[in-house]
Amino acid sequence: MHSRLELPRVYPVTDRRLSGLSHAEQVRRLAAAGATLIQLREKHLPAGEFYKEAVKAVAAARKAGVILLINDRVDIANMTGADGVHLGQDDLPPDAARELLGRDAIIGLSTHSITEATAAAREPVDYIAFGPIFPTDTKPDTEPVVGLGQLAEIRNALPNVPLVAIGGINAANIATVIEAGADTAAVISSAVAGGENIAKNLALLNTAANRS
Ligand code: 3NM
Repeated sequence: MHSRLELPRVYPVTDRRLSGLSHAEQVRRLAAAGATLIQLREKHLPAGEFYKEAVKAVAAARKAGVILLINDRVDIANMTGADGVHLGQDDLPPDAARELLGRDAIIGLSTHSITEATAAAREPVDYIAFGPIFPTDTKPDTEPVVGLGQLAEIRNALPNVPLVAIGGINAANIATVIEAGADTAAVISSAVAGGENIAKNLALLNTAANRS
């Protein structure tokens, strides 16, 4: 584990298709709705267009004073001056990402089992993401659902790890995720689907998360 990042309870992740908005516009709307930590997730654009979108999104994040991490692509995080990267198990390993991005970069790592989460805690990362907690339609190739029980087990095994839960989290179940031990819920569809509703979605998520 690298450093301690102050994690907000709600961590929105952008999606162009679900929102119908550019990443930069999602960043602006999410920041205006109170998000402080946002991830740019792009699974469809070629690298050149991804890069151009990321440049605009980083500028929007800077202007709004929010932290922006780039999903998967350490090179794009590096070239755009984003605050860091969110890595999957098949991306560059955290120590290589750390070497490229430097000690101040924020690095998160996705995990899908207790074994992966335990191994992740020994890596130079700032948080561990664990999921999918609930079924989700957003990620087609997702690993099997891990559920609240395994989330609680990880919290017990790794009491001090900054822990982000992901997968199928919405305003109706976010409190259960926080109660099971997550510091934060990463959310895609319940935050950005139907871009016009971002402000309302975030308000609902924040209210529900902070009630727990
Ligand atoms: N990663 P939604 S689940 C991007 O388990 C992603 O690592 C997952 O989208 C994992 O909030 C997931 O719309 C999809 O369910 C999250």
